[in-house]
This record gives sequence, structure tokens and C-alpha cells, in this order.
Amino acid sequence: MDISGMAAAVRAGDRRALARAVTLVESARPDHRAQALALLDAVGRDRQALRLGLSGTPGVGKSSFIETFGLRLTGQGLRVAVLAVDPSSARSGGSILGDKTRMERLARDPLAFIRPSPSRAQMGGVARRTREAVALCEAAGFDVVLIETVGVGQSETMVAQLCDIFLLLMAPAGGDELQGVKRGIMEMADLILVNKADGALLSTATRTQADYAGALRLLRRRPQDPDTFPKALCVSAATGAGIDAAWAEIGALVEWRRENGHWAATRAAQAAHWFAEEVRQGLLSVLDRDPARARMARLAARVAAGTISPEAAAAEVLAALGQPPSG
Ligand SMILES: Nc1nc2c(ncn2[C@@H]2O[C@H](COP(=O)(O)OP(=O)(O)OP(=O)(O)O)[C@@H](O)[C@H]2O)c(=O)[nH]1
Ligand SMILES: [Mg+2]
Repeated sequence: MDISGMAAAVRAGDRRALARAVTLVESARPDHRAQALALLDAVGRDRQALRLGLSGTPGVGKSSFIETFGLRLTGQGLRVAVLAVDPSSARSGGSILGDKTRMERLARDPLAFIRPSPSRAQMGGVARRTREAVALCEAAGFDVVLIETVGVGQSETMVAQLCDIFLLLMAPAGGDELQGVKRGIMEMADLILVNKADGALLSTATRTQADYAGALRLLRRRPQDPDTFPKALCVSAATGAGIDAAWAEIGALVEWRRENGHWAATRAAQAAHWFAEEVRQGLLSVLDRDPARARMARLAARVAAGTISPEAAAAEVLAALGQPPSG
């Protein structure tokens, strides 16, 4: 494969080259891995996009929002990349079909690039693939990279760790449902967007937005926020209401964070996090390969049979890896 040619094409913003490049970083083949690292090195890290995370439960309107919001941005001449991150088990075939039709216009827009999530369930692999896909989109000169994830499990925490601004899309709901929103997820949000604020749902959406605004005020203040953030707003992916206001709020928050050093500090902290995480994953992967894997299987049988204690068996595996038992 001509890596330097591919790198040049990605840097020139060629979307087909970008699609091939993302396929390369997604590949699990060891020879592809080496090429992927060479490619990432060749495209450089000198360009930055605004990384927007977007999360929300199935059916809340993520795809519809991305279509409306993305078209609004491309309408201003901005180049928008959309990456989806989903633990594959959370995806039904129906939603993938739904995505295609709900983002049809954005998918055809020459200023947009849409990449559905790969069918790989393992979270560590997905996190790395997404980070590398983001880096490729930045190298390709995209202004905004939207990272979408469905609101289940660890994928939200992962996306929050790799975006500059985290948007939480919510449905209009009664007070009881609001109680059910996990605090940890609320704490990650920079903006809560109550979608479907249109037609018969408008008044419920407005009440829901006020409820979330109240709930956000009860959370501990974060250093990376100006006084008025995090915020809750109403939007409608269907009518476009509130979409410009949401973009303006994002812009204001980005500007404040840049001026106050939080933008760079957050990116630095995220890089440190992923560095440690890669080391951790790399160490853990040793256990999935022989000889450790075979040794563990042998010892597991003895542990189950009660002929060796779990602790002694673990110490034996660690010793074989040259590690003292952990204290
Ligand atoms: N009234 C109204 N309906 C909406 C709006 N946005 C989305 N919907 C509808 O809500 C349903 C789900 O929308 P999607 O955009 O597919 O939602 P999603 O969050 O991408 O769903 P998954 O991909 O399954 O997680 C569809 O029937 C949409 O037409 C909105 O702003 N107003
Ligand atoms: Mg969708």
C-alpha cells in the first residue's frame, strides 16, 4: 500500500481516501496495524477540529439531529465529519437502516463525511479506532467532528473522554423519567438538548428543559465551565427550531474555554488518559495470548477443582510473566 500517497490524499481532504484510511485503522490484521501507524504518523497532528460528542437513548433523534445540525454547519461552509460509536450489541439492523434514510441529505453533501460504526464489540478496540478516525478527519481538514453514541454502557464515558464538547440529547419526558437519568451522565454533559420541541410535544419539552436546567444547577461546579454552563436548551431536529441557538452556545463555550486555557488542558488530560489506557490494554492483552492464556486455562481447572487456591494460582501466572504478586 502506498502510505505516503494515501496520507497526501487524506491531507488534501479526499473523502474516498479518508474512508480507505479509516478502514485501514479499523483493521485487526497485524500488517494493517503497522501500515495504520505509519499512515497516522504521515498525516501529522497539526490540524484541529472541534470534536463534538453526542449521546442519547435510542429513538431520541440523534440521527435526525445530526442531519439537521450538520446541514446547518455545511450551509455555513464548514466541513463536518460524523463518526458513530456503538457497542455493536446495542445496534439493531433497523437503526442502521434508519440512519441511512435519516441522514440522507447530509450523506450526499460534499462538505460532509459520514462513517457508521464498525461491527466490533470490544470497547478498547472501539475507543482506539475512534480516536484514530478522529485524527484522520482532523488531518483531512474537517472543521467539526461529531462523534455519536447511543446512550448505553461505557461508550458514553469513552466519547466524553475524546471530545471537546459533550452534547446530551434528551426526549421530552415527565418528572419521573427525569429521575431515571443517571447522574454520572448528567455530569458529563456540557449542553443538554431536549429534542422534539415541536407540535404536541412542545410544552412537555419546555417543561423538561426547565427540569434539566434545575437539575444541572444542583451539580457540583466544574472548573471548565463559565457561570452559565452546563445548560439545557430545547431543539427540534424536525423543524430546525433551536439549532442555531445550540450552535451559538457551543461557540460561546468553546471560546471561553480557549481563552481560559481549559481547551488545551482538557485535550492534554485526555491524551494522558488514553496513553495510560493503551498501556493498560496492552498489558491485559498479554493474558489473551499464549503462553499466559494456556497457563491460565490449566490453572483455572485446578482452581475450580480446589487443588490450588485462586491466590496461589494467580501468583504462579504473574511469576511466569516475571511479575511479583500484587500487594
Ligand atoms: N416530532 C419530532 N420527531 C423527531 C424529531 N427528531 C427525531 N424524531 C423522530 O424520532 C424517531 C427517532 O429518530 P432518530 O433520528 O432515528 O433517532 P436516533 O436517536 O438516531 O435513534 P437510534 O439510531 O435508534 O438510536 C424518528 O421517528 C424521528 O422521525 C424531532 O425533532 N421532532
Ligand atoms: Mg440513529
